[in-house]
Amino acid sequence: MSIEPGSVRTIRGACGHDCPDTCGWVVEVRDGIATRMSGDPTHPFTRGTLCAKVNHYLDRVYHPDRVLHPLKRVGPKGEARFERVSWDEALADIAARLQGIAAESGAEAILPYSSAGVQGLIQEFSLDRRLFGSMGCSALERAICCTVAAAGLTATIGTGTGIDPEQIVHSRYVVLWGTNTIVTNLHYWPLVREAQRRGARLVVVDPIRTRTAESADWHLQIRPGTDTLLVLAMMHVIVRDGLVDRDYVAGHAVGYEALVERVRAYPPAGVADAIGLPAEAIERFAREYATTQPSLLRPLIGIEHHRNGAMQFRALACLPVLTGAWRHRGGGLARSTHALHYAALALDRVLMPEVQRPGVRTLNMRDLGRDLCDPSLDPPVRALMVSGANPMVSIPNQARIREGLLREDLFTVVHDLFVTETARFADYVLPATSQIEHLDLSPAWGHLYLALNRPAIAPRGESVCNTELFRRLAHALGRSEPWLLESDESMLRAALSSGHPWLEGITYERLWAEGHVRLSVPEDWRPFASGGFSTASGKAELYSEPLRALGHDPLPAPGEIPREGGLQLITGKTLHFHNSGYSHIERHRRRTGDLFIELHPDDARQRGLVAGDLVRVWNARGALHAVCAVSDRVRPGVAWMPFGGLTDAAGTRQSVNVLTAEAPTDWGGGSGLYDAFVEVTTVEEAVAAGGAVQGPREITASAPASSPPSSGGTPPS
Ligand SMILES: Nc1nc2c(c(=O)[nH]1)N[C@H]1C(S)=C(S)[C@@H](COP(=O)(O)OP(=O)(O)OC[C@H]3O[C@@H](n4cnc5c(=O)[nH]c(N)nc54)[C@H](O)[C@@H]3O)O[C@H]1N2
Ligand SMILES: Nc1nc2c(c(=O)[nH]1)N[C@H]1C(S)=C(S)[C@@H](COP(=O)(O)OP(=O)(O)OC[C@H]3O[C@@H](n4cnc5c(=O)[nH]c(N)nc54)[C@H](O)[C@@H]3O)O[C@H]1N2
Ligand SMILES: [Mo]
Repeated sequence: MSIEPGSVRTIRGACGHDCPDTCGWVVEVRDGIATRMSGDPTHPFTRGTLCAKVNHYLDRVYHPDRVLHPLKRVGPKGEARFERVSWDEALADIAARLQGIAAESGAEAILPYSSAGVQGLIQEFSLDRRLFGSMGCSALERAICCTVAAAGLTATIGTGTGIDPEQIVHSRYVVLWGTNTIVTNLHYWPLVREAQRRGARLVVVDPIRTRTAESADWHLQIRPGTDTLLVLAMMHVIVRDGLVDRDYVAGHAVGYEALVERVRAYPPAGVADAIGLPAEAIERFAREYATTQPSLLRPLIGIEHHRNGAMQFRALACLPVLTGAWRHRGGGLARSTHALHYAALALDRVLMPEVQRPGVRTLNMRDLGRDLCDPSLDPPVRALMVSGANPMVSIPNQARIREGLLREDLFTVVHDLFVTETARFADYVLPATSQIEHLDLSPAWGHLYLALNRPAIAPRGESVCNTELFRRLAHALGRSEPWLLESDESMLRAALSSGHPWLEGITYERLWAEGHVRLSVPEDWRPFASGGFSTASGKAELYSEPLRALGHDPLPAPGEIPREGGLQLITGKTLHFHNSGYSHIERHRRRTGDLFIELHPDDARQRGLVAGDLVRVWNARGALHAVCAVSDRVRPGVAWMPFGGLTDAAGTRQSVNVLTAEAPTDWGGGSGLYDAFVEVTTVEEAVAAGGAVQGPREITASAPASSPPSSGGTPPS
């Protein structure tokens, strides 16, 4: 903390959003009020800039809609009618209800549901796991993001991570594979550009022509869900043309002969139509990729939200093994770095697995709607404790979640900064702090800088951070074990005390003073340059015996590529929203515009639709109204809609997840929510109030080729 003349304090912190960048920031505080927030210029990865959302973070902190006191429901569920109550009253009632439910039905009838609404070492998970785990509540499988990617990669290389992403500048062939870097991982973009400046060729593999794809040297606009087919065809070429690094494979991989046999059946010409690319493009891509070293694959999560998602990652991980790309600085694959931070930190000291009651059931967040509505679930879910999550927007099959949340016999508590779509159904809404109001350690999933987020201002109103909520709840439940009441600083110091070499020289004091420190991973760290894979065989598993034992194909295989009637609906992240967040803030809503669906001109023509039409998007699970955009950013047969709490033309906040299904992935516990199919038809009434409709704006930082008029369109006949 530095004291400046005029008693202005500046305090370093780190963004807590679920995002690879984990930006360093500096908050200026005058008389206890945060007056300015800017990017921390000393942060080596985020270099003094924030993003389109966090540039306005203080508007969020001081937003008039913030929940500042505990609220108790006084109207029907879903109507968001609440009255203010005291913390004591709220906690006493919540504790009594939980104890009653546990006594009658067992603690498994309580489902704590949290996600990465705040991402950080103790606010995301710590005392909640200790408290609910020691009570024997149902456990939650948090598999809506990243777990499928990690499970898929692990099958081949024994880990879900790869090289230090910053090493990209040494690459000469970069493939952004199913990730929209400019929108979702903004601070990585300058490094991608730096690699290009140094001579790298930049390829994007994505069914949508995103702004990232537009900025690449080459965009391969494949059919969704066909990535494994593409990888098989690439490996066919690499093997056929003698481009395999035979030494690397002989020394560090198992199953090469079986893989060769498998890829023989996938010549580019045979699968080009299914992938939706010309055979020549696949041939060229394979040869360029294999012969330009160092080559780097960069996937995030786009390809995991398909039913065959884990296999797509498993297949992808075979490529740098075949070509020996891991040998080279800047070569291989770069994905989430969370595992590297967590490997260094004393995670068990935070989670305390020893206090968790063993043998409790695990429910998957993907199946929330099904589980809330399942009368045969024993015991049924009778209490839902939500924090840092907004499942009414983010989880598939919204109709069922809504039906579940409406159950009169379900007791729901939501801890959040706002009355979210989920909180509208709650019996109690408890006020949460923003990231500048609490302490946390911030491991990043996009780089190796570990940050300390220091509180800059006092909690607003009566809001409390997640750890404080669970200390209070433990106390209200009559629990007094010291590990349920541990302080934030104590947990952070313990986490840093692992003795792991990557934490050498990284102390709480140093983080307090400097804000962020890079893990002590060697500069030129090549984790698999000479093998050392932590698989069962100790080698990269081109053939996987463990997968076979689990009933999966032991070799890369295309898996289930869905083909239903209608258009395949891909949904994605937007520039001005963070998942469901920021959607209730006018500025961000305005910039994002009304809910829209983007169709290819051929698909629009077939349906008699033009840009600006108000359309009904529907399938067996539900329906939405949206504005029609027409653009060749999408392939024929594919439609795109923005994910988040967008409003439709009638002003109702909607989530595209009314259209998506749970659709379990092959393994990894995730959801194939990008495998939804929809039909699109005109809405006869069209836009009653001309001028009400705002078409797509800076959603993906890319204006569709033909935008609908911003002041209403001609009503379709
Ligand atoms: N501005 C902003 N930034 C964010 C977020 C946000 O909401 N807003 N959310 C954050 C979160 S939680 C995450 S997980 C990350 C996600 O970051 P990304 O992985 O970059 O995000 P997605 O938009 O889910 O998917 C990336 C791309 O995958 C493509 N894709 C879909 N299906 C396929 C397929 O079958 N094959 C291929 N090759 N590509 C496919 C999509 O068209 C999309 O362009 O972003 C984080 N950053
Ligand atoms: N159709 C479709 N669905 C998707 C995706 C998609 O691309 N398309 N993406 C998926 C992905 S990758 C993800 S990660 C999930 C995200 O889904 P969720 O994890 O549910 O994320 P959010 O919707 O951002 O909800 C997080 C909530 O946490 C709150 N919050 C923020 N800070 C704090 C805090 O300190 N304490 C507490 N208690 N609350 C806090 C925020 O206000 C917000 O309401 O959505 C998934 N769903
Ligand atoms: Mo995510």
